[in-house]
Amino acid sequence: MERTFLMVKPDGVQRGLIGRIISRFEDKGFKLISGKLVQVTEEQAKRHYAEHENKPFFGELVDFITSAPVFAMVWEGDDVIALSRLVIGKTKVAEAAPGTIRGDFAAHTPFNLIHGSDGVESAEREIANFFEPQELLGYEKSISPWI
Ligand code: RTP
Ligand code: MG
Repeated sequence: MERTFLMVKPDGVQRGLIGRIISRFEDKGFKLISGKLVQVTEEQAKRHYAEHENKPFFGELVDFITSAPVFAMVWEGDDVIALSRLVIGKTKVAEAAPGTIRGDFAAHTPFNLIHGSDGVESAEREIANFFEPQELLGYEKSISPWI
């Protein structure tokens, strides 16, 4: 079963959107296997956004993600990495379609409310940057034959 790292960014936490964002993934049928409020450290932020190290917006991104708590989560499901990015919507808020989280709630890039891993390898790396293995809970969900 595939796993992804999803994180409600500081703008989403400040705006009181944690519950509504979690609901989108519960509604889709994915399984939450861990979640916590985290004050991201500068080192952790730099590791998380290592792929953007040379981009002009890297400094702003690190400042933004460390500016206030985030809600870090691990979700499980078939094809959860790609499907959750569809639920999230496009990076630039002007391109994010209505019905997606960013399309419905975000109004200004880079304040696009939520992060989602973009591949199996980045998901593993990002999960390890925020969670200990014992924090990931294996349990049965009774609806699993249908979703
Ligand atoms: P994320 O990693 O946060 O899930 O977002 P993403 O895959 O859709 O976008 P990515 O290209 O990985 O960019 C990471 C975050 O950097 C900010 N950004 N700012 N100023 C800019 O042009 C710019 N481009 C990206 C956004 O917060 C984006 O989510
Ligand atoms: Mg990304």
